[in-house]
Amino acid sequence: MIRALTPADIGNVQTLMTASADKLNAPRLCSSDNSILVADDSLVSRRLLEAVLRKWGFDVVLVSSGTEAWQVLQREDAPKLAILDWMMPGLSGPEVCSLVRENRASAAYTYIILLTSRNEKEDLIAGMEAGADDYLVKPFDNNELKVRLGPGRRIVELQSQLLAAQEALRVQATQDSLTGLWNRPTIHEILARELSRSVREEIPLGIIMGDLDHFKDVNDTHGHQAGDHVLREVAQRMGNSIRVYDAAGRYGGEEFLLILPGCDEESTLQTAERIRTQLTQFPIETGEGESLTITASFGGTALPRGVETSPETLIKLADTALYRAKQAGRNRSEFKPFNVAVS
Ligand code: GH3
Ligand code: MG
Ligand code: MG
Repeated sequence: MIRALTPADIGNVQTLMTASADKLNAPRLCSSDNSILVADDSLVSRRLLEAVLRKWGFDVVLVSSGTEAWQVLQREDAPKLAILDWMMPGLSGPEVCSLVRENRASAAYTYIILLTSRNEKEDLIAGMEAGADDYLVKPFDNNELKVRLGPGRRIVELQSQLLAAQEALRVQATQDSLTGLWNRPTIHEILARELSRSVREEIPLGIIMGDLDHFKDVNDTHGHQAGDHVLREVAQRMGNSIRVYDAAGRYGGEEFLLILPGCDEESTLQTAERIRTQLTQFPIETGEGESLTITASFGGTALPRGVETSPETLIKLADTALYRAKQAGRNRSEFKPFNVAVS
């Protein structure tokens, strides 16, 4: 069964996409920070650079034109260091520089060294203005190239550390740390976004509030850690029971909110029952050698197509349905129809 994307999956999907792109397209790129792009139309120059760069431990990607260099540099796993010849067929080195600097699609920094056999000052100024970080005049000394690559490596490394830290913060800000589901502010944001999309595209939108039954007893009987274990497993099973374009969030302690774009009354209720069955049918390991069976109550509502409302109204309706499920004896799903007259 297809399950919904969790924030953690997004990274995996990106890795998979990168891996499959690698297989399909030549030249093969290395995603390690050791990779370097060399673009030069002279075969001799390419081979010389390749030999010396490999000796210094780089994974070298070789191309013979500016156009190919630009193609490679747009890829997600593009080398972050590039040595570009000035004069090349297609795009020139400085033209590739300008394109890289104008490209807002990638947050990573590409450190570019231009190679030139010219040494007139104006040309160099133009190259640096196009966005190059450094330049070397051909024929160059290998040691000079080596020391000039040092700052490039440091900048690329610092930049990737910065991006990793940003990504960690983003995950922390959107994900619930215990279950890996979206946290409350994020699932709220998703609801608001899906609501406007449903109105715009005239499709229904189902939402479900779920709450574990007598969960306090689970903690009291098995301990808080076992309770945490159960919450993680519940989140996992919920994720496995919904479609990729649905979203699941932890709304409160043992309370969950599910957003189901395109689902009408019938399919929302069916989904609630499917999740309830998944949670209650099989015992859950507590992580301490024990297993226990839980039950949960669900309340759903669905916005009919072409109707406008607020996220708060939908949540209130689902909450009312959940309250009814609790009142009626728990371990069940209730549905509160959307009353168009009071929307
Ligand atoms: P009801 O069927 O009416 O929902 O009963 P309940 O016991 O599930 O509801 P109540 O709101 O009284 O208690 C919720 C419990 O959920 C109490 C709280 O300790 C537990 N809980 C909330 N967040 C966490 C958590 O992060 N970890 C653990 N282990 N327990 C949690
Ligand atoms: Mg509860
Ligand atoms: Mg509760």
